[in-house]
Order: sequence, then C-alpha cells, then structure tokens
Amino acid sequence: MIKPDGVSRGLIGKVISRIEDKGLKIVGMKMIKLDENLAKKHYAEHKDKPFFESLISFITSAPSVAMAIEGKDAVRILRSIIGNTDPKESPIGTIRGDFGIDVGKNIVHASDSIESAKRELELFFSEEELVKYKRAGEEWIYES
Ligand code: D4T
Repeated sequence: MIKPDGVSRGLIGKVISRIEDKGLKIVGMKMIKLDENLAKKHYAEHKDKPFFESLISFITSAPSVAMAIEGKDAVRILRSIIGNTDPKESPIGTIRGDFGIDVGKNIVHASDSIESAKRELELFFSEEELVKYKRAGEEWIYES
C-alpha cells in the first residue's frame, strides 16, 4: 500500500515502477481513503501502542493506493524493496531509505507474512477485484 504521504507527495509512479521493475505482478489496485473503521482493523495489532492514535489519524488523512501483488516469494521480496520501518535506518536503494525520513511518514506498507497478506487482502479487495493474467516476459524472470 502506498500511504497518504506517498500519494500526496506524488510518489505513486515511482513506487509502482520499483515493484514492476523487480518482476512482481500487480493483480489488484485501487485508490482508497481509509475510514477509521478500516484503519483500526488494518492496524489492530498496534492498538495498545503509544503511536496508535497518530497512526490512525495519519493513515485516514488522505488517499492511499492499495495493491495486491503476486510473485515467487512476493512477501519477502516486497519487504526488502520497501526497507526498514524507520526510513532513517533503511538502506539507500529501498523505497523508505530513498524517499523518507520519519517513521510516522514511511510512504509504504507491505504485509509481513503470508497470513497478514491474506488478512489484509480480504480487508481491501473482494474476489472479483483480483485478476489473473500473464505478464509479458515472465519466462525471462523465472527459471521455470
Ligand atoms: P507497516 O505496517 O506500515 O508496513 O510498517 P512496518 O510493518 O514496517 O512496521 P510496524 O508494523 O512496526 O509499524 C506500523 C506503522 O506504524 C508506524 N510507526 C511505527 C510509528 O508511527 N511510530 C513508531 O514508533 C513505529 C514503530 C509506522 C509503521
């Protein structure tokens, strides 16, 4: 997901390019301004953290772009493309390392496990909104 800061700063194209350039496939995408209910469900695991209220207010403050992304090892690869939670600690070359400074404005979110990916996809997409197609050149990305 490209968060409100990424969308508002005009970074949608740059973020999507990195995902596509890597060879991962976008199979669902929508611009959505999260309401408080969805935001609280999405970040339920953080409900007792001191930053929870500011996180909810930030994530509901402007539109985000939600994406469903497919590919071999997609969860692990996406986490490495986005970098560390705190952009200051994130290596140059990662999205957060290249575009961010403060942890509360870290541009993107990516699911951290298959289980959280399933849970989050269900929050953001219906079955019909996810598509199947073949990307040109997949035979030049995967060994088999
Ligand atoms: P998300 O979930 O947004 O991809 O971030 P991470 O998976 O990398 O990190 P996280 O779940 O630990 O944090 C969720 C979200 O909260 C913000 N945050 C985090 C914050 O505002 N202050 C903080 O001190 C921390 C730790 C940033 C990401």
